[in-house]
Amino acid sequence: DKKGPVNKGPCPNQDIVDQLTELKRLHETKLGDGNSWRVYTYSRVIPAIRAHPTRITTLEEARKIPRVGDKTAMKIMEIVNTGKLTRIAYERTDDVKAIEAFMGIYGVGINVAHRWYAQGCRTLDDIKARKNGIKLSEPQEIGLKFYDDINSRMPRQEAQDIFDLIKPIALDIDPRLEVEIMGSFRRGKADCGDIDIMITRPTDDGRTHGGVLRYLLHELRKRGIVTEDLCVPEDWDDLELVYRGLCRKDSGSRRRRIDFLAVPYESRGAARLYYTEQGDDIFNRSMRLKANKMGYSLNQRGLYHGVVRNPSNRLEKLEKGQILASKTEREIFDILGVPWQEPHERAR
Ligand code: DCP
Ligand code: MG
Ligand code: MN
Repeated sequence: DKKGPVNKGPCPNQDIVDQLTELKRLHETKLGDGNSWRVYTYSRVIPAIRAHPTRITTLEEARKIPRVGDKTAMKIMEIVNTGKLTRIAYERTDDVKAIEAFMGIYGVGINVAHRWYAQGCRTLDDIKARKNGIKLSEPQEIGLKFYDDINSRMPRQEAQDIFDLIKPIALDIDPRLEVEIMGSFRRGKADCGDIDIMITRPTDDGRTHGGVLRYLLHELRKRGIVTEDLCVPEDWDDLELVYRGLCRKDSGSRRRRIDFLAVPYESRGAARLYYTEQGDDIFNRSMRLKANKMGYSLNQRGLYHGVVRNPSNRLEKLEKGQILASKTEREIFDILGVPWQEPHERAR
């Protein structure tokens, strides 16, 4: 079905999908690698359930869905009949709780969290006390210091307010900059985990936004808007940059996560598409899947044809391919034959 809409919106079995996804996440978090086959199984069965067009009502119906075995069918029926999956509470064991807490520290992934647990840490206080000689990177230190701030979402209005402080400062540096909020804000969400600000600039006058971000951040630090750096680019003169840090509305406000994404002007459409996606659900990255099915490749720089990847290392490109579209989101939708979706429609 090359022309059909990509899967969007909640499906008739959304509660089942959500609870099985939570169970998958718990198995991923758990110590030991004995759970990887479970994670794999869930990662295959969940999309099949999402694709099921009608509400599941009977065990037989559940059992007929591809990849749904007896055990998954039982879980599905428990959710259908009781609204709950008792297995979730059962799998939230003490190691999972501790590892989840560690992973709430910015810059701590599953490997570091597991290592700290293996080194005897059990609570955030153990981490604060640097128990058993564990070491924290600079971003992790900041992540620990502002743990609660970073782990709470901000109201949409606060993101708007902070953006309204930043945009005029950017335009003051260069009035031809294009400055726009992406991510969950652009999708219209009522609350945002961070503020994602994309910056670009037309090049028709022979100039670019090269070097602007460094200067902008300098101005924002001076005004106390940007307060801490988490991840700074290596080469500030590049046109494609990612900066991650913390900011706040004023000295009485909580700190909030902020990302700046500088992109070359010619790839602004592809970048807008990429930085608006709901990023936490690989199966919902349907534009990219659609592109792949058509033999194309889509990333934040554009839609490409003829990309050849190394089969043993999918990240390595043997052939760069030719660019088909990148300037506007529309042309990418059009080439892929996907009906236009407004940003707020692009979430599951
Ligand atoms: N993104 C991506 N791949 C990544 C990280 C991000 O495609 N590895 C994209 C998708 C998001 C955008 O970048 O739309 C911003 O990422 P965020 O992590 O800030 O996620 P959201 O803004 O969607 O949600 P939140 O409100 O939690 O910030
Ligand atoms: Mg965001
Ligand atoms: Mn972000």
